[in-house]
Amino acid sequence: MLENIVGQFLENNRKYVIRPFGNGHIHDTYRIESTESGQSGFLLQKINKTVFPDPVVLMQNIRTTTEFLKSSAPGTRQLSVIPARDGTAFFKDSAGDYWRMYPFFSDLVAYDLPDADPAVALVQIESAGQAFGQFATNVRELPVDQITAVLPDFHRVTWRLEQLQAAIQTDSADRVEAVGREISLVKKLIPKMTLLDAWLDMEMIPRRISHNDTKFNNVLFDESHQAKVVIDLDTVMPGCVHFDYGDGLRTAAVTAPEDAVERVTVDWDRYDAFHRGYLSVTEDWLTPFELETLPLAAPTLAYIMGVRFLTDYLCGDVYYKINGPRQNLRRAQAQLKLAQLFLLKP
Ligand code: GN1
Ligand code: MG
Repeated sequence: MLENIVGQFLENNRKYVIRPFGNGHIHDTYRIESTESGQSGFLLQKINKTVFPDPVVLMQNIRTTTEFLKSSAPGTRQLSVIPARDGTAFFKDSAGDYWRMYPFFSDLVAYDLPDADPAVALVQIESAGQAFGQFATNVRELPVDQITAVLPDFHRVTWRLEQLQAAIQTDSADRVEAVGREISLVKKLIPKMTLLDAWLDMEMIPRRISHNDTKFNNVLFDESHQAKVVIDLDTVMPGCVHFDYGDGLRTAAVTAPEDAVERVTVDWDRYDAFHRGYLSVTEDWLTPFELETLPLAAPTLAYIMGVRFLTDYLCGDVYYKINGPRQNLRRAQAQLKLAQLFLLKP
């Protein structure tokens, strides 16, 4: 079955080794290697249609972005789409599932967390900040109306709160009673955590194309710990710089995985390293108000993730892949803890 899908993209007369790959929460991902040496590898993904109901528009966005990056950042390595043999950016199988292929960068690596050696970690984090800042710089001239909002209101706090409220009301998994503490914490933080929405509504913060999933593991590193390629362009949409700067900090300026509620804490040296990297390429063109309000980005993004994980927990774990029955709850607790810690920025 998977061999047939691969054959829609690559030459049929070769043999490939196909293995599940990566830690994404959304799609099914496989690494494809040719059995002949010296051949480049590929990444095959089955697009999650629950999350992305319109894969055609999703792939249009990705193609528009990758084509734009080729022209705005010539000579740099960028993600590209491997088209199916009929030239489309995806293959639709007989079950109605959509598949896509990317090159596999076999000389580069993604990490869920920065390196265990603190000095190496700082190098990686600053470089990741710079790579995400460079991404923002590279798509700056991409007109906002050329990209469709495939997941509308993705980082709109008030919308995420409405989703949570709906999940509380329905209580489909009968879990509301057990999460009273988390719900009160979410409510307590609302005034500060809805400021970004308000500034966007008032157009005090400019709408810009953003990546919207700048997790630390969405940038690939070379052997000398330099960030080389930003990956996972699924959520490239009109947004603002705070979303990317904030999500980068949420996942890079920390010391433990996304769900490690007991252990997770903010490391301010890491925070500063990411900030330095991001600002080194964006400071020239960010507005004074954007610069002034950046400190609210990390708490807001951690808060959004806390609200989203809590919502999914209450809905019975229907959105994110989980490795155990309470993982979404632990993720929610860890992210709400981070939101509070980020608000204490010295
Ligand atoms: C999902 O692609 P992946 O697994 O990195 C999610 C992001 C969340 C992230 C949390 C389309 O991203 O928004 O920040 O999980 N992507 C989507 O780890 O919902
Ligand atoms: Mg993703």
